[in-house]
Amino acid sequence: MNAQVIAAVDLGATSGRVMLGHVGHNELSVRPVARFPNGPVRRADGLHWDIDALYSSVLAGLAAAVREEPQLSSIGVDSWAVDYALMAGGQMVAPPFHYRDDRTAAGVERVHAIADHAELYASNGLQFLPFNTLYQFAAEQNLAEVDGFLLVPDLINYWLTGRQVAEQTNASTTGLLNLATGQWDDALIEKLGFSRSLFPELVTPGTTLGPVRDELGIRADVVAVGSHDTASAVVAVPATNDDFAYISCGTWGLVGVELNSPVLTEASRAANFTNEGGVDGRVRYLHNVMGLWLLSECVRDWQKEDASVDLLDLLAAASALTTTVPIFDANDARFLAPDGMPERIAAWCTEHDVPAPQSRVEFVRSIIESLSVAFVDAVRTASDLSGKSVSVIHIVGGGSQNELLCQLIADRSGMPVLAGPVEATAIGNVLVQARAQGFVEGSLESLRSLVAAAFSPKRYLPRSQ
Ligand code: LFR
Repeated sequence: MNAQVIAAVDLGATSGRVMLGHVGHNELSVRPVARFPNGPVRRADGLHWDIDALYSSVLAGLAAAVREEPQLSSIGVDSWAVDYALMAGGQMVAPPFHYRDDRTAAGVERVHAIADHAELYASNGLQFLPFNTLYQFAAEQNLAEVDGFLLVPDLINYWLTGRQVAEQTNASTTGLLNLATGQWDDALIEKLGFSRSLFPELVTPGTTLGPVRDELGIRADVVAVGSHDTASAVVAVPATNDDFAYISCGTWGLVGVELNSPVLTEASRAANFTNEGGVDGRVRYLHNVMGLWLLSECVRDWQKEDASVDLLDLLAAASALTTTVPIFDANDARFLAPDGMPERIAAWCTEHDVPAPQSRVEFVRSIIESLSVAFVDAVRTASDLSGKSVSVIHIVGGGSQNELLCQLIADRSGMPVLAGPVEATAIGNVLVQARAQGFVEGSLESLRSLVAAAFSPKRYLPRSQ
């Protein structure tokens, strides 16, 4: 049988891409057909995503994919979590806010006045993140005037097919899905004063939503994948046995283990570990660490002063640095918002009586060191709190290309670090579609062995300290 051709639309916080995947007998590959920038846009009412521009880029990317591969069989869409558009009468009436918009602070207060985090954790299992959808809903001005909401990948799927649904893995990040039932949490929704009729039908990854609307001129089915990007990335961790931890490292570092059932202990809540929904009903037990955001925000700032600042040059110099740099707490909530990142890192150091980095290279080294510390801490905590033993750490996504980061994680953890694939999210997206269409079969473990065979990870062994 010839390889099947599948398109993955993968929308990240700094860029989006349309990838073409080939899946066949002994074959699994992905290649980019379109890449386009993404980022926050400031409007009068706050920080948003430019969803119209994103959708145009997705359509252009899919058109390019079909030109290259007219036999495209299906399309799947994933993106970051929690953000949504408000809908009325089938129209988008309020475009998505960016989760880094600070209006959510008021939402947190409103929600916690009704149900504190301990109560929420018992039903939704989510770590506290101020931007989880339920807090955004509580900060909404317009909720009374709308008849629905769609998370970002569900919105793109709706525009492609005309079907409004909520895919389960991403719905699990709203805070309004009940962990025990896997359904919308009617009691919590009512308690928080939201209308139950806003909530779309839930579908599991692998559900075929239907063909792309005729007028778009793209002949393919749309399949719901693990539409939370992290869920797709975890599918494509090339693990060959069970005792692994993963770090899905891009803008965020999502660090944890995969489980069959959630951990809802007070210790888990206090450590701010989340139980997000994975593909095939698995639990993504993990913690959000700030991730490469710290680096990209610093570089963005420095480039305003000097357009020639280049991340790769800085990374090379940071690897060669022999002076000591400060380790700061990469989990500190002050690093969430955009702008002024070097100053905020310096302020953290001053407050904690450690000398702040003095040069850009020192900042870069300090960030990578601090991320590696936070990642290794999170791996240990995930293992301790869940009782799952871990003997190897897989790092996937953009961060897997950062050699200094990978080596420092190996050194600090004393475990081998297996790095790659960089495009894990798109690969996981493609594999869930391929399985839904019967081109591959089996459990997540079988899918992962396909990934391991096709994308051999780079191995970093701990150096003695
Ligand atoms: C990563 C990610 C994280 C989620 C954050 C905000 O891209 O999806 O998993 O916590 O973005 O949505």
